[in-house]
Amino acid sequence: MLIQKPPAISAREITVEELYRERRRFLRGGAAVALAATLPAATSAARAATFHQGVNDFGDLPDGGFGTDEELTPFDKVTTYNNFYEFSTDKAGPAELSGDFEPRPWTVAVEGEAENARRWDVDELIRRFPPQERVYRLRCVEAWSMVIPWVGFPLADLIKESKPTSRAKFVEFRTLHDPERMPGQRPGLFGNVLDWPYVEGLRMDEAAHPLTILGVGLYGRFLPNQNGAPLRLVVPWKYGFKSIKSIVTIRLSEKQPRNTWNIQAPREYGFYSNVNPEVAHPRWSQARERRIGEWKKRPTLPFNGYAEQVAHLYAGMDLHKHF
Ligand SMILES: Nc1nc2c(c(=O)[nH]1)N[C@H]1C(S)=C(S)[C@@H](COP(=O)(O)O)O[C@H]1N2
Ligand SMILES: [Mo]
Repeated sequence: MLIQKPPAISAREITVEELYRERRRFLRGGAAVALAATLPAATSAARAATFHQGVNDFGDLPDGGFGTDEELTPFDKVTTYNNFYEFSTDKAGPAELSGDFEPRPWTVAVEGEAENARRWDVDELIRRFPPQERVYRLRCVEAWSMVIPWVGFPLADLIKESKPTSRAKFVEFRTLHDPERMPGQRPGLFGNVLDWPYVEGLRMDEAAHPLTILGVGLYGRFLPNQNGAPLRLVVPWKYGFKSIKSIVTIRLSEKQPRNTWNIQAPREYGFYSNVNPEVAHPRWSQARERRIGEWKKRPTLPFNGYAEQVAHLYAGMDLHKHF
């Protein structure tokens, strides 16, 4: 009998999903194993600085630009100080309560005003749009900030692939609504604090701006659950709440969508939510921020320091009115 030898599988042929499962097994087993060894990682020493404990789930990541030389917020802070109300309203809660959440298999529906409306498996998206590294500042509306080495791809690429119709003026995003898997959505203690599912929106030019990415990882790793696995938005010039986590629907629409925090408290949170030191929140100033890990507060920059790239999008708009 002739037993055919299986062809040698090159690392490139290992599917993203298999790789993810493999990593999850290791992590659950408590062993910190660098799967990077199975990938053709041609990573320079400088780039390796943005990995945590040498783990590199995505292979050699091209630098997506727009970076900053500012010190990175340590991995442990980025993954234990979170806002993710689907799990907890407490900053430490998401890391503690999201461990059992399974972010795969996962599909993302692109719908609405798109000729190529369709459903994508998240790993198909990652293969179709190879991720890059983007070191961005994240400024929370609560006046703290971090510097995070994200892994993601431009949302513009997916929008283009989806062929928006001439009526597509906005992009609306929706988080998974599944109280079985997301304890914060269960009625009870804080299950009613927000209207589920969490929704967000961007104007089409903001969504298609090269700074706007769909994040699929950080520090070279698959996105930890508490940071919005398996796929979240990252819009670095806006307050953190615009960067919606665990996305299941991306809808191109003609009308400006509502967004969760605007629905919750319209006087406090607008649709645009551009980082703006000159426009105070009704209950606190936005002029300064605490970089996580630092004591002395730093001044907050207009558009979170990305004014050169995005200020033109708002030319002629009254940003006190459109906060
Ligand atoms: N679905 C969902 N997305 C969300 C949130 C949330 O509660 N639910 N919190 C937002 C807020 S307020 C911030 S500051 C960022 C925090 O992202 P991080 O935990 O990865 O730093 O996620 C945003 N995305
Ligand atoms: Mo936030």
